[in-house]
Amino acid sequence: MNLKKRRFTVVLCVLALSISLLAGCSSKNNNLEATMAPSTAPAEATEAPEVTPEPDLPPVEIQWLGYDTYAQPDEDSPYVKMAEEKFNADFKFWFIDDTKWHDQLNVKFAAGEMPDIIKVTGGLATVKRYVDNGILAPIEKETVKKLAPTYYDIIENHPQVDNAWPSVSYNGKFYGLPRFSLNGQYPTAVVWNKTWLENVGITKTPETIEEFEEAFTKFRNNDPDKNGKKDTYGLSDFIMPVILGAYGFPAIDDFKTLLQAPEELNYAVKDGKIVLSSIQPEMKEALALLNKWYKAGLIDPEFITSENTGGYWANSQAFFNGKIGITGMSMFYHWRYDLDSRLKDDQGGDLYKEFKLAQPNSMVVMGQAPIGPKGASGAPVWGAVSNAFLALTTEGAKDPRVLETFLTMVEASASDEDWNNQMYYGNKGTDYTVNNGIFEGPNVILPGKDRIAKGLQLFNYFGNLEWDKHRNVVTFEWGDKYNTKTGYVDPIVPVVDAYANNVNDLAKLTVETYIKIITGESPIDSFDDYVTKIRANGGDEIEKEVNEAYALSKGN
Ligand SMILES: [Ca+2]
Repeated sequence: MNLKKRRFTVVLCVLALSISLLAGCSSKNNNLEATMAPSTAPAEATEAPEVTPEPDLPPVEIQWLGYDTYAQPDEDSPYVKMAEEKFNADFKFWFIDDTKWHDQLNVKFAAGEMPDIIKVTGGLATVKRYVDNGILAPIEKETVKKLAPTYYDIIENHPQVDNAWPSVSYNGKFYGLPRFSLNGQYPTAVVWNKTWLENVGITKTPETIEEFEEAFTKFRNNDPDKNGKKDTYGLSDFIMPVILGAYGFPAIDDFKTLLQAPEELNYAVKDGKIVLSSIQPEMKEALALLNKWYKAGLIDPEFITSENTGGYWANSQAFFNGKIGITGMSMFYHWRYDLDSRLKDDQGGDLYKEFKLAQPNSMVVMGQAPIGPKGASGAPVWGAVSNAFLALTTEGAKDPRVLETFLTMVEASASDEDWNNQMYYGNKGTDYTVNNGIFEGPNVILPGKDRIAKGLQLFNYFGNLEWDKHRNVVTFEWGDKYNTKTGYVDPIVPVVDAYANNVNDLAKLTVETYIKIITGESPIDSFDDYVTKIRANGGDEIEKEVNEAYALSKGN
């Protein structure tokens, strides 16, 4: 432990040093001015900020961890300087490796260090842990309403958001600013290898659970890749949540993550009550089917270690490489295969591109979640309200200007589309242009992590829901065309003590039991013992407490 901590500190020092060296190099010339005022940029891009808090005050220093840390941002970038001038702030960026987020943050917390503004991931269980450890400071709704009225109105009144306050609420206080996602309203994708379907004589994309089973059986037995070997399977772990969904609210929406970090139990709403979805009898039926498929050899035995063997979380190497014929969990935009002439050199969605690299002569087709024996159907939907959001720490709360500035930034991000675009893509006219509603230009085609490294996407964690659609017209047209069904959205419920105290043990028991039943290591009827164990070890308490808290939060 000590070694890890020391190594981490050293790395930070090196990073800090290189940043200050960079700053020293570029502060002597005036390239900031040149970058900020491209000849074709609209006038408003370089105008004085509309909101200038107390110009005689020195810039407020903000230790900033309010962004997706896919790359270390350039603190000296012209876009950062632009934001610093507009808000009279001095941003000091924290960088926490996104793939080691909780581990690295915990080391900092243990050393008594925290940023002023922090991204909170992991939903309400994390909120509770942070509040109990004195990391998060509450934010008053009235303050948000006063300093960020446009944003406040979205939370309270936007039809797709429908009061997002419970997503940041604990013990009747609010510990962050809810975040929304347009993508999150679409169900996760169901993607077939279309060439395989054709090769085994299936011309209609499967719709029912029986049709799924028929396709999987043929994928296993009828040599869909025509290499003369029995070397293919139907499915692996990414589509399993959608199979569960043919029976009821999917208890697990990500087997791989839950196995690695058992930190979540899904709730479902049943007859107006909040219940734990994993102990519902319909999940036993779904597991019985998966066990039948496993015994028949339709499921890749390596599903336990996941069809994603590395890299970007949504990659499915097993699907790319022709080991299985269906994948899921990803989003519609990953798989866009209708190439669009409005986009230059369009090659489609990122995962579609990967697939075509691996199987240039094969094609994919978007499917739909299967319809189960009693009519249940749906893929998990992340929801319009994100479980990652930004919050004020107790350190940040020491200087009231931090929250004031933060809320002023949130309001600018939610009310001024040009500003939001500027902080996302850079300068209009040079970094990006808009032609017939299509965004293009050098910074538009950059991967997100490269934009972050350049000092973009650091300050628009909040936006207006429609602006994503404006920036990605082609993508969302595709999403609306292929994702026509609704799916299962997690209900937003308050975190309760029984949940926080027991979630890890119960989540671990859940994912292990599910996998053992699928592989046949445990009999299907062991599900009943599992339900008894869950109920006796906190499950009943969770359901009781969460329904009481839910009724209270609805009454308010
Ligand atoms: Ca084969």
